[in-house]
Amino acid sequence: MPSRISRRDLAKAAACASLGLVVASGPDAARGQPGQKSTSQRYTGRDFPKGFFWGTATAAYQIEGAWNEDGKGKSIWDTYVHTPGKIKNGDTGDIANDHYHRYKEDVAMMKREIGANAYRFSISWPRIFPDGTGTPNPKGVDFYSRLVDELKAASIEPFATLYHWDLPQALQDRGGWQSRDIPKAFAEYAGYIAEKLSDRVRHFFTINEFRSFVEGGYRGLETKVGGGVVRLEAAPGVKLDEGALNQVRHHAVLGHGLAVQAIHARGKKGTKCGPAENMALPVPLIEAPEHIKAAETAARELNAPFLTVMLEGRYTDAYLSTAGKDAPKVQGDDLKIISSPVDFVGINVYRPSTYVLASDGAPGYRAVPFSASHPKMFSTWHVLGPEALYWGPRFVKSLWGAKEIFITENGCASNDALAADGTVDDTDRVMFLRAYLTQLQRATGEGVPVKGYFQWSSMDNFEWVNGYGDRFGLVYVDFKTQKRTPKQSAAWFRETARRNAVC
Ligand code: PNW
Repeated sequence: MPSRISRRDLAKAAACASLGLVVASGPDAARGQPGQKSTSQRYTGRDFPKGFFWGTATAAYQIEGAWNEDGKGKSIWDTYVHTPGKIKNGDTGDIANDHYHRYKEDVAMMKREIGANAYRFSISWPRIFPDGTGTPNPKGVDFYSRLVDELKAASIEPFATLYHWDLPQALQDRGGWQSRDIPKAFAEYAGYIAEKLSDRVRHFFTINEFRSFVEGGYRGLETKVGGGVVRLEAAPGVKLDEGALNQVRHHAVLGHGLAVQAIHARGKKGTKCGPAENMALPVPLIEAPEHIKAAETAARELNAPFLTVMLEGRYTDAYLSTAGKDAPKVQGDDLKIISSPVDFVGINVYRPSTYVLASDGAPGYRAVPFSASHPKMFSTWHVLGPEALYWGPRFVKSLWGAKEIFITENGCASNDALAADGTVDDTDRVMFLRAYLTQLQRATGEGVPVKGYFQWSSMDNFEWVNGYGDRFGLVYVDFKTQKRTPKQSAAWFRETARRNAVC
């Protein structure tokens, strides 16, 4: 018997459908739910803007291997991993994923198994300039040129990062980022790459995670998690006092600014660039206007030496007064160079740095620590907080008016096990990605201009001081045989990218 639908039901359905809600009512809808009067609700507003980039990200040192081939110079990571006791289990990136020799297979995998239409990779500076400056190594450039061709042939848009932490050792020997010469050398290298690749690469990221490589490499990065603090170190493993550290921070953003100018000057017309920063990301514990405002204020202050100075061209008053005599020594046009206009802002988002509530006294916000039982992912530092992927882009827009935003990294490590039948049931990673992307969709749905998302990472790789223990890939890698096996999350990602909607 056909069910009767009243006019009122039809009007209600039409109104809800326009809100992205489908409400069913009447006897058919109630079937299967005896005793319940009506209604099932289906949310359909999960889609992303047209033309959205769905990609994965990697970094040269973490996947390439071939550490001493084809004229490549040594990087600070080559030195660091060969120093006993620095890396878990004595692992090194000497071979890593052997991507240098297997890039064709890896690009095919990104297309076929992951369904990506974009890829963020990094360029190894010492492959291009073995001594940091001077004569470029043609074989180094040739590798990235071939990689880019392979990506273009697979309809995968290449996004290149110029500095993902592998400083040429020759430049470390000249003082590393403590020296003002390094920002200049970086700009020279960035301009050279723009000249060589911008006929095919339209987007460049200058520096990956200023905060991580500066704090990790020059003091040790402390991260608060429920019930404690986790310490992470990175190459070159130097320990500086506050004044010297502020100077390294200053040189890093100066290098970024000089590189932005060099890329715009020497790249083909329309070449775009911007930073890829893991911003400190305070999240309002309660989404009410006063707490949102407090979190936004905190975001500006907690990023003072990095994103804030790059996007505002000044250090905040609070940063300068806290630093006092340890404030960075700023010369001539430094601040103008540091804030050279960027075309987009990239942010790596893994976790909230803290939850925040409003507070009457200065500085206008109060950090709420993670509870001891706050849920965590596999990595020691990785507290769960999907809302970070909503508030991150939203604050980048509201604080600095970014016209384009990219999520340059997001993902998690899992304790992945390859079953005998060849499956990797990484349910935690699928849960993580779905929860975070739902929050990103909330942002794009409100008009925050996020243009693309890069999951970290295409495949398991060398996770810095944690060696091969923390697996972040959508594809499992057996590091003895180099066999790649897609995980369940690869299929999930492919379906999400295909639909252009969280699934
Ligand atoms: C990033 N934290 O590092 C890097 O860009 C990647 O090279 C790395 O493999 C990836 O994330 C996963 O770790 C981070 O403590 C290191 O919050 C530490 C943190 C976040 C990101």
